[in-house]
Amino acid sequence: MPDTVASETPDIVATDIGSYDFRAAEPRWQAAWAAESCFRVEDVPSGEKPKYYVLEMFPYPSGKIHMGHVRNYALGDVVARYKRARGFDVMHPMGWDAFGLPAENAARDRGIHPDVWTRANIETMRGELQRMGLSIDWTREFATCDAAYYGHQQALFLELLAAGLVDRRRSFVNWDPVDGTVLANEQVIDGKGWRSGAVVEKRELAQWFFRITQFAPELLEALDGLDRWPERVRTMQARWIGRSEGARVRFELPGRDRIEVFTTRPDTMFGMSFLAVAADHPISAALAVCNPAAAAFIAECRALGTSEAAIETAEKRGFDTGLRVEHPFMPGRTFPVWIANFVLMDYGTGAIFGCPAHDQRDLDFARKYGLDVEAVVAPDGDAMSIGDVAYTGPGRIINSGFLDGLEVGPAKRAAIERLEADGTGEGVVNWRLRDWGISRQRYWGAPIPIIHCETCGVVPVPAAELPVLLPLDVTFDRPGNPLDHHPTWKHVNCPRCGVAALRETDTMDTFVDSSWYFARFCSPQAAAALNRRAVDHWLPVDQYVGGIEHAILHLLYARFFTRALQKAGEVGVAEPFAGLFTQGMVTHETYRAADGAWVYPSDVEMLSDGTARRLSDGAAVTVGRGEKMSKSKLNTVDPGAIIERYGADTARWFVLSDNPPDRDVEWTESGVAGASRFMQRVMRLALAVSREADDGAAAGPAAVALDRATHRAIAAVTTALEDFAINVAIAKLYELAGALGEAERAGPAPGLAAARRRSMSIMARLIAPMAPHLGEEVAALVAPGAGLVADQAWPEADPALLTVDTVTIAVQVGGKLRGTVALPPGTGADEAYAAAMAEPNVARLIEGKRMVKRIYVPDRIINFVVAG
Ligand code: ANZ
Ligand code: ZN
Repeated sequence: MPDTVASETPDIVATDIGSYDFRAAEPRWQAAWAAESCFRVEDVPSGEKPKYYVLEMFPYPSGKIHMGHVRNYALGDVVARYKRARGFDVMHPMGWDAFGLPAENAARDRGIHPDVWTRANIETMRGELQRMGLSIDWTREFATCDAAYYGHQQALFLELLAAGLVDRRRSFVNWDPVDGTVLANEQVIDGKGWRSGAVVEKRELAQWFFRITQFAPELLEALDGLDRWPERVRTMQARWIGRSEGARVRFELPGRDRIEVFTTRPDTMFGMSFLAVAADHPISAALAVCNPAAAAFIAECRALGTSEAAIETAEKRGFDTGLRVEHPFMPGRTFPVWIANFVLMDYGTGAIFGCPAHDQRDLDFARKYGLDVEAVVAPDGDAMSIGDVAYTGPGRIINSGFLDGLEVGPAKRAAIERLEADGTGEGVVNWRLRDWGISRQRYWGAPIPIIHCETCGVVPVPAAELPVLLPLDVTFDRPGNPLDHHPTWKHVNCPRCGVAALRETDTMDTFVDSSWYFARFCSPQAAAALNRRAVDHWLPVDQYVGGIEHAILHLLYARFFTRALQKAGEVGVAEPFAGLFTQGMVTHETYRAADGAWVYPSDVEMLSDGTARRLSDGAAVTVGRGEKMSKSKLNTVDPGAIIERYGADTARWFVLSDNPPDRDVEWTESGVAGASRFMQRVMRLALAVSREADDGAAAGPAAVALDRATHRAIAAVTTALEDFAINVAIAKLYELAGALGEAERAGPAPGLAAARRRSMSIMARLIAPMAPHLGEEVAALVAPGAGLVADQAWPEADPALLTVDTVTIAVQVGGKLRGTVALPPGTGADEAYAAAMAEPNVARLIEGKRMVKRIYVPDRIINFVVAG
């Protein structure tokens, strides 16, 4: 962002700074919290308080914080401060997800060492986060690029290796030709690298894997127990893990071998018209050797990339191998074997039987190549014909020998029984989840602590030699991995036999770093990776807050890693995050000049006729709808500039106020100005209260009314915060400020000054989770000597003040609404009729008429039926 934002002169600050000088107040309260170590907790606390662990997904130190961070950390901070006030011992730590590609790119593009670049960014961003006034225990801070962190990670890697949860194998990998590295399947989006956007290729490499598939069943089942996770995230994870029940079926390839397929529809086996194998299937490879056309087709398939999305959307294409397989249920019948681009090698067995009538992909394929289509499931059990849409619904099996007449479910079971009896197949459960390949050909990551020896093979680095430090003297002048190019680093002697050997030069996927940081926060200075007593006390994280973009990868890996650590005896829990909240994005309108160039919000002036122009040259600007703030569209607002101009509380208040936290929030200048005005208004109310002397009188009606409004606010804000409805809590605080304003305007009344002071002191505590500096400032004014709000208990609503004092009853005459009366709840009929008849409008309508009937629904409605 250019710094024009900060220099624009906002009238709001100029006029209001008199009531609340946040520029002086915010650093003062931050210093006070720090001086008292308010937010510090112990690794293994000695006190009796129940624990509460609040964590936001830790930031990548990319340079500066953005509005998404502000929202994320403000949300977590509300929970942390609220739970603290509710008597919990709250751990709320912060650290840095500091390894990764951007640092390496900075080194290549700008010649800054990744370590220097990363550390400088951390400095900047820590300062910005501290200016937000977050209730963080900064003594727990670490960065994943600290040797004291990644060294322990190397130890954990070796522990999991010993426990059989890590292995090394050759496999086809997604190769990003631009970044020169392997990508996880999850990092391939539409066939392209998630960062570089380059079309991903396939390569065969020896890679390290975490055996996450061993945990597939429990990772799926345990989702049911995560009842404080968004349903959407649980569904996404369940899909990703992808359990399918079906059968493996073997088809004989006469004179050669057999081909095994995986199917979820063994009931449709009589509807088979072809068999198809993946381009990387051994059969394909064997054919390619002597058949150039097959080889060409296989090469074409590889270029398509590996992602399911790419395969799903690509045109279905195939190559007829000329081979034919026998059908296990139909002696004497054979079917053609194709190589097809829509069959994935790493799912099921890498081969399918095609049943075009009941699978759309198979149907598209069959129509294209003129293959048979025969329906074997019919909704009503009669013959049916298939056009261009496959029938995938329920029904009875037809044209299928021993399966005829069965429903789909029983037919599946019958088919599997027959396969098992014949020895031609069996029922199986298939999982979509793949093992997690963690090897990256990169410098800026945790070195994999392995030595390759010609005689001993793969040798773990001995514990005493950990950490395997990243060398700092590397060069970035050519593509590939700088660790590989380093003149000396990889040359070591084998720890077993002592002869010259080579270090593994791959580093770990940075998702490993974020798979256990929440556990390390429990004892960040411990000599071992984890202090069992500390993790037993603090884990699981009670409330985790982060973006929906991490719904699958990070959260699944962290869940796996915690289970792996549990198996290794490092932690006592299986699930790391008991509660998860995924916040929406911060959006902003986009601005575009006539030549298509994006324009920064700070360079746009909105004109009174609704059009907009560019400040720098007056050119007309088109205003686009709100979209996620992004550097590419320039629709960003720099939090640092906003905090400088309006204060941290205003920035926090605004990102929390407009919408439920799981929805997007649109950043607008007027919205921020409104938030800022409210901060000033609360301060003015507090100043007025602080000047008013208590009259010593008992509370009169006005004072009681204010007490009632205040306690209703306590109850409502409490419920809202418990429900994560922070915008609702904020709305209730606007109401309370309204009631305080009314009380101020009403002038002196018995006991009112004292009631206003009570109310304002409660307001200070209720507002503090969202606007903590303002809360302290107000409390210091109206309740001096009570200590920091950060240390005070949450106010309790007095039930006696929560009862409703009046109800509004509708009064009808002849069924038409003619007025209302306000009465205490439970008022008797006679009293209610009398009050209703005294209403002038009602009185006029019934005067001189005969009362035919009176109806009273207590607390709701009165109806007078009159005649004449
Ligand atoms: C025959 C069949 C008939 C199928 C029918 C479906 C409908 P899910 O539910 O995702 O597990 N399949 C199996 N392995 C495959 C691979 N490696 N690449 C592409 N497709 C593959 O899907 C299982 C179904 O996907 C399997 O059931 C198979 O097609 C296909 F009327 O077998 B089915
Ligand atoms: Zn050796």
